[in-house]
Amino acid sequence: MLVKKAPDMKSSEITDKKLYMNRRQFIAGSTVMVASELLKPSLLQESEKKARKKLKVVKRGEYTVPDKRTSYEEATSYTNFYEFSTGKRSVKEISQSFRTRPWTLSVEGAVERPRKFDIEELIHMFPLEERIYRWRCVEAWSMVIPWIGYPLAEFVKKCQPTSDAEYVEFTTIYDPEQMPGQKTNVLGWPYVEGLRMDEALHPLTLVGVGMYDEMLSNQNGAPLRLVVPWKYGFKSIKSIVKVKFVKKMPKSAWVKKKPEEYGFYANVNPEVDHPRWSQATERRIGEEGRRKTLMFNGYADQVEHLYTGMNLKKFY
Ligand SMILES: Nc1nc2c(c(=O)[nH]1)N[C@H]1C(S)=C(S)[C@@H](COP(=O)(O)O)O[C@H]1N2
Ligand SMILES: [Mo]
Repeated sequence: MLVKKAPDMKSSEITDKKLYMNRRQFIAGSTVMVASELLKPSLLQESEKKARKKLKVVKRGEYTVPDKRTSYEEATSYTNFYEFSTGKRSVKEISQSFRTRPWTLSVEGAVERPRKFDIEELIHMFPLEERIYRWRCVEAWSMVIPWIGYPLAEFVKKCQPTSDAEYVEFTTIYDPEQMPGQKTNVLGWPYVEGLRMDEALHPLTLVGVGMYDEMLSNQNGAPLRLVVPWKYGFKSIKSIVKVKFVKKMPKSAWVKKKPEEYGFYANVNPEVDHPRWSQATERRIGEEGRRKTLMFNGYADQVEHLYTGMNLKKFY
């Protein structure tokens, strides 16, 4: 059959745009193509819609900042989650089929009584608040995200830590069959992070269960993650299955991997450069140009007292 081509039409307009893009990616031989072939854009939209569940928030948290929010689309498409991929724009597709039920969180270590919690109980354990937080990655980009959760302090109290508990260690699920990144050695698995007890008890620190009126998406750390707004993003560990109260400072995955680049404290600090780039400015996703990075990501009034007397250049 002969298809007549209108003289002023470009070939890219005739070819369905998605097909055209896929073909381009195929030609480029990129690994992104593999994921997009497994889950075609139309399918992705459907599974995404099904997965998106509204969350009822009871209050607007007092720590909310007035900054313009990052769009839902960007905050759920540009994500760091190495268990799925090191490509920030690949994580979303690759994580769509990740199973977040059944899910149990175990509480271990220096507590009166080790125990396990089911995720449904955890999500509604305390009144859910929405808090709009500034969010800063160590890679010098930032966002403003309306998180939904409750203070970690409430949960810590419920766990009844003993006097031996000086730090809290968090561990992400280990499941290489579901998380292809765990078959690589970009990091030692499972992902581990930690907070000093006073940081864990600080009212800014949240147990995150949702964002933008919805349950957390897989790519943002479903079903349960940490949200610590004055620290670089890597401290806010995703998809947590274990909370352990310990006496000694936990060895976090990033500190183990590259101690000269990533410290335990990881407080946002414009004066301490990352060895490979400056931390003085940041690119706010969705904005033109760069803006100055603020000490403790703008939360100095709330948190600087936690670090009085500490040399923050040494304890980065
Ligand atoms: N388990 C796990 N948690 C993680 C990461 C990760 O790779 N694995 N990436 C961290 C980094 S570097 C950042 S910046 C934030 C990103 O959170 P977001 O993608 O929801 O914005 O998650 C953090 N939590
Ligand atoms: Mo990050």
